[in-house]
Amino acid sequence: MKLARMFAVPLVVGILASAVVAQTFPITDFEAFPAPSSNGSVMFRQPSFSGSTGSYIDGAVNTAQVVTDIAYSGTKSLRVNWRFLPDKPSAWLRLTTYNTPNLPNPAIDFAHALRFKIYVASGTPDFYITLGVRETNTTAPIGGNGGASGGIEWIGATSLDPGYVRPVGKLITAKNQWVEVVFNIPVETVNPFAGATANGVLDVPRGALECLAFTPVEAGAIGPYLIYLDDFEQVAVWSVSGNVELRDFGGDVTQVPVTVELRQDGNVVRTATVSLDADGNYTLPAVLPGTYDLAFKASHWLRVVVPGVVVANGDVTDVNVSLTNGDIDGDNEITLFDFGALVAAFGSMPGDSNWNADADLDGDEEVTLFDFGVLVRNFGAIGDE
Ligand SMILES: [Ca+2]
Ligand SMILES: [Ca+2]
Ligand SMILES: [Ca+2]
Ligand SMILES: [Ca+2]
Repeated sequence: MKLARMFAVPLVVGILASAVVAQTFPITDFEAFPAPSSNGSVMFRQPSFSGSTGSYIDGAVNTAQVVTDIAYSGTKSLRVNWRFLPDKPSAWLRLTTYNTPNLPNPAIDFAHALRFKIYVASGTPDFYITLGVRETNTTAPIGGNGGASGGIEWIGATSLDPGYVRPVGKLITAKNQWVEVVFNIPVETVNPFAGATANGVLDVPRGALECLAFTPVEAGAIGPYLIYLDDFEQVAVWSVSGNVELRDFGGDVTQVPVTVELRQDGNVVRTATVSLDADGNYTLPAVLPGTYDLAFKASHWLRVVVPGVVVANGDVTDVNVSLTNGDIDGDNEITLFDFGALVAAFGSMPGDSNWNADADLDGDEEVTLFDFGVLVRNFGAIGDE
């Protein structure tokens, strides 16, 4: 039944869990705790607890409790309710797990993704959510007490809101429905927050889920904010590797970046740039379990889409493609426009005023009849959509 419900959750943030069997590591579904729990006693402290943001919180609306109001799994979830004080344009909330009586500082493995479900009640202002992790280098199992010493890094922040320390992470706008939030820790951006080891790099393999940061989209939007959280877990991610043949090319393939789009149901859920080794081999790290169409495109080669790549419970190898050369203007077709671009660059070498590296189809650092031959041979070809 759970899988059927997960299909009904719209894709808002990250990648929706699909039918493939994934390796997961539960942290909590909140079912084991009494409801209502006392304020700030399960996993997260009450909103005003953190010294970073406590001065922004209106003490009259300030709770984090396990409740039975609504749940994604079972009958219980964690209800978090807060309001910012007026005239605090830099307000944000650091909802911390710091030494909470139950489920304190949950240990997480930075090699896995972290995901959970969130339900935002209507009337709550839109916000960004960012994951804060503490570099404790714990040996506790996932969900155990991961410790409370070490620096804190932001995971998944696209910026740090100039002028303030608050992070701007994943945009949450859906109301009155459960949505999934995924932090694919190995490939998310990392930004420093606090402590000596906060340097924008995860320096240790494991640590603690220290906090979730909530930053209003509209500065000074006081709320109230009413959200429910459920089903915190980690999920193993896997690499996809294979070979990209760049046809009709004698140059240095290690200098040709290849763009890989991961698509699900026609939507691009992740775009990565991979580099090739001298033999054309690539590795795409940390792919969430799911079924993907993988689209490969390099500068003057046509796109190739490999449909139905299943990532489930292990690394995927031998996703191999062979790309057709001749798309000088990069529009994924080999046409008269490419011919025109080749003519314009004909006879040129690097440094010449009419040099165009993308017209040097064979990669010998000259635009010659050999390049013309490649174009003629592939003329009229069209890449995959
Ligand atoms: Ca639950
Ligand atoms: Ca660090
Ligand atoms: Ca073209
Ligand atoms: Ca050439």
